[in-house]
Amino acid sequence: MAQQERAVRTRNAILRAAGEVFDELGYEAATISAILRRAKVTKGALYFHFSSKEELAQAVLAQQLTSVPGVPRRELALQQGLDEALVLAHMLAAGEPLVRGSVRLTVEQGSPQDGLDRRAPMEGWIEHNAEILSAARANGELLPGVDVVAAAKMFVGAFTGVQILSKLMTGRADLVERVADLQRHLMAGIAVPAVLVQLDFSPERGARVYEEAASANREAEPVTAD
Ligand code: XVR
Repeated sequence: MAQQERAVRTRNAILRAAGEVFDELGYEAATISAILRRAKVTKGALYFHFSSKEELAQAVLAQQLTSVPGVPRRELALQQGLDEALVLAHMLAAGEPLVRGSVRLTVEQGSPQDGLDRRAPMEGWIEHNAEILSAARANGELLPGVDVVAAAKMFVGAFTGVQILSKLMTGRADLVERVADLQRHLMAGIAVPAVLVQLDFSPERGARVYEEAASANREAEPVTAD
């Protein structure tokens, strides 16, 4: 295996382990040595890639959006946004470590001195939602008077809210269902009736679209065998 490829794998293994430890312990209680034990790499390898716990956390936060596989393009932009919400909910419920760790880092307010930039992933989601909603507007999917940027922020804030509620109440067992229900209510406020009746809010889409997206992404970026 090429040296560069090995370095990428080591970095990914460290990030994944960091995601697990941040998810289980939170930022404050997490330690580099716990991450080392989990990643099964040497101290030297870890410090080659990340010089501190803060740098590790920032890297976990930075890949929050890209750790969700791209959902195949849909005819309706709003169905694509809805599918992304179901996929993200499925990944959180199923225990995908990077997404879980990253989301815990984002929503835990932490101490004001911890220096983590929790806004970066949120800004990424807002921008991404605004792009989807702009496409929806161009397709005539949106009711007149919908403010695309305000709606983009509403989707992020509302997802975050039900995500926290579901984690507290059921350990995320009902997260996909809560998100499907949330989307049904939010879409009713922004979609024209002819589009609204076509949207498929079934919670089962979460796991199904995740598998579809993950396999499409694997084909797009084949990983060379060892
Ligand atoms: O914006 C998002 C989607 O378009 C669905 C509405 C998801 C925003 C997720 C924000 C993240 C941070 C905390 O989730 C949290 O619970 C994909």
